Amino acid sequence: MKDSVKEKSIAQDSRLLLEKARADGVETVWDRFAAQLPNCGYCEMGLSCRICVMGPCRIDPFGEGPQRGVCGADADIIVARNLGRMIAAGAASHSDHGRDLVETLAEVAEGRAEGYGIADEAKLRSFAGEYGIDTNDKDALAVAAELAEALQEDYGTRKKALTLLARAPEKRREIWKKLGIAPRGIDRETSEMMHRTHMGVDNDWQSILLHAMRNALSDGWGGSLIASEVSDILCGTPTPTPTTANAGVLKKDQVNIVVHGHNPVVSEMILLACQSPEMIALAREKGADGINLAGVCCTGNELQMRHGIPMAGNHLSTELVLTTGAVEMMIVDYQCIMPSLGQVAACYHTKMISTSDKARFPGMEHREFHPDNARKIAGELVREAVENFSRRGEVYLPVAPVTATTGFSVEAVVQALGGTPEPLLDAIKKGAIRGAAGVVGCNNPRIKQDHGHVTLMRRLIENDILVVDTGCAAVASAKAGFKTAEAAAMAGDGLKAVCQALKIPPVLHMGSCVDNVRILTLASALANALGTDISDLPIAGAAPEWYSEKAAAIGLYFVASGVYTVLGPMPPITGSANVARLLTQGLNDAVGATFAVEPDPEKAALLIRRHIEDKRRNLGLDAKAV
Ligand code: BF8
Ligand code: SF4
Repeated sequence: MKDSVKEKSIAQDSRLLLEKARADGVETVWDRFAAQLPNCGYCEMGLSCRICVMGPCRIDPFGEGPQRGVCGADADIIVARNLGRMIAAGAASHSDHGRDLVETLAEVAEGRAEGYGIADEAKLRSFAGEYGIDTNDKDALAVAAELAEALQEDYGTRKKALTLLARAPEKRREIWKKLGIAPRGIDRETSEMMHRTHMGVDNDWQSILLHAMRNALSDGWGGSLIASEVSDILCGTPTPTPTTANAGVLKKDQVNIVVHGHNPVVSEMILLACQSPEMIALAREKGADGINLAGVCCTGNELQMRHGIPMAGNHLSTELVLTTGAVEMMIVDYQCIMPSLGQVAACYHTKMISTSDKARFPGMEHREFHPDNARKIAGELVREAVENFSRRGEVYLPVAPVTATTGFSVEAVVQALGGTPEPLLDAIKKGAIRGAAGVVGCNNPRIKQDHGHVTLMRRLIENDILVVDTGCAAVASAKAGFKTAEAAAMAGDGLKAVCQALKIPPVLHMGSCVDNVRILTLASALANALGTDISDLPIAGAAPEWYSEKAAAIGLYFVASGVYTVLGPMPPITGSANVARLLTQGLNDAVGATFAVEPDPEKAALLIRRHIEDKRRNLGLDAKAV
C-alpha cells in the first residue's frame, strides 16, 4: 500500500493533488524515489568512482574489500574528486545562466533584441562603474555594450581575480588571497576543476577541496552575481510586491500558462505576450475570462518578485500542478525541470514547450528562444495556449491561494529601513533582532516537502532571527503564510516590533537561487559598515531540503565567504572521515565558517541560534544561552 500523502508534504495543495495523481494513475517523483530505495551505499558515501574506464571502482567502507581504485585512488581522493565535480556542475549551471543574460544585454545594446530593454538604468551605470567603465556622456545602450564586453571578460580571460570580489570585505579578500582561492575567471575555475579531477592530476584531497572553494566562489562572486545584477538591469530591480502562492493560483475560468526554469529572458517575454490586448481578446473569444500567467521554481521567483506574478509551487510541486488539469501550456527553459513532466502532461491536455538550445525533454515540443526572436515566439506560444483552452477536460483546484509580499532586493531592504543599513545594525546591536539567517534551496523527496523550510523558519523568527529566503525555500514560506506583514505576529517580541514598525514580513523574499548573491551583498554591506568580516556577523545559512549540484555550490560559496551553513540532507562525503571533518570543523581555521549537517529542522534551528549567540558574544553584544 502506498504511504499516506501526509508523509510526503506538509502543503495542503500537494497532499490533495498527490491523491489526484494517484487516482489518475500518474507516476510522481515520490513513486520513483521509493522505487530507488535502498540507495547504493557506496554512492551515498561518495565512495564510488566512474571517472575512467579502468573502473568503475568502489572503496569498501568496512575495510574488508578494496581500499583503492584501480588507479590507486583512496577514499579521501575519491570523495574529494566527486564533491569537486559536483561543485563544478553547480557553478557551471548558474554561471552559464548568467552568460545567457550577458549575451542578451549585448544584443539589447546592438538593437537586436526586440521587447527587451534597459529597465534599471541607474543600476546599469553603477554596475558599469564597478567594472571601471566611464559612463559620463554615454547613452545607456553604449554603456550596456561596454559592460557586456567587460562581463564576458570575467568569464574567460587571463586575470588575477574576478572584478566583483571588490565587493567583499577587505579581510575576506585577504583570506582568499592567503589560501590561494581568489577566483580568477568564471569558466576557468570550473574547467580547472574538471582537469584536476581527471585521473592522475590532483591527488591531494585538501588541494582538491581548496580548489572546490575557489570554484564555488567563482559562482557566488562571479556567475551568479552577474546573473542577478544583469537580470535587474534588463528586467528591473525588485521592489516589495503583493502576490499569491500555491496551486490555487491557477484559475478555473482563465487560460493558465505556467513558466518553469530559471532564465527570466524567456519568462519576461511570455509575460509581455500574456498582457497583449489581442491575446486577451482571443482568450475571451474562446470562452475564457482572460490569461493567467503563473510560475513555478526559480523563473517563477523572478517573475513574482518583479511583477507579482503568482507562484504555483516549488520543485516537488512541478508535476502536481499539471494534475489540476487546468494548465493549457507549461513553458520551460533549464535546470530543475524533471524529465518526467512530458509524461505527466500527456495525461491531460497540457502542451509542453522547451525553449533553450541546451535543454530538451521527452514529450515536449521544442521552440527555441533567442533574444532576437523571443518576442515573436512568445506571441505564437501564448496564442497556442489560448487555443488549447477548448481542449480542457475536468479541472481540480482544491485550495485557495495564500497572499504574500515578495521582492526584497538589497535596495528594497535598505529602502524599507529608511535608506541605510544602520537601523538593521542598530536593531541587531540592541538585540531586538538577534541576527539573520538565509534559508535557501530546494525540495527533496528525502524530506517531507516544505517541512524542513517551514519548521526551521518558524523557530528562527520566534527567536527574533530575521529570515531572508530564496529559491524553493521562498516558495515554501510563501505557501505557509510567512510572507505577510501579519506574519510578524509569529515572531518573537523584538523582531515583531521591528517588522510592525517597518510594515515588513519576518521572512523577506530575496529572489531566485542566483539571487543568493543578494544575501552576500547585504552581508558584505553589514560587515563593511561594522569594519569587520562576514564571518564575524551573527548570521547563518541553511539549505534544509537541498538536492541539486547548484545548491552544493551555493553552500560552499556561503561557507567560503564566512557564513556558517546548515545542510538538511547529507552530501555524499561520509566515506572520507578526513573530508567530512574538514568541511564540518577544519574550515573554521581556514575561512572562519563550516558546514553542519542536520536533517531535523528543530535541531538545525538550535544550531543556528547557538551560532548566532556565539557571534554576538564575540562582537561584545549581549548573548543568550541557547
Ligand atoms: O535554482 S531551489 S530545486 S528551482 S536548485 Fe532548483 Fe533547488 Fe528549486 Fe531554482 Ni535552486
Ligand atoms: Fe577507478 Fe581511478 Fe578510474 Fe576512478 S579514476 S574509475 S578510482 S581507476
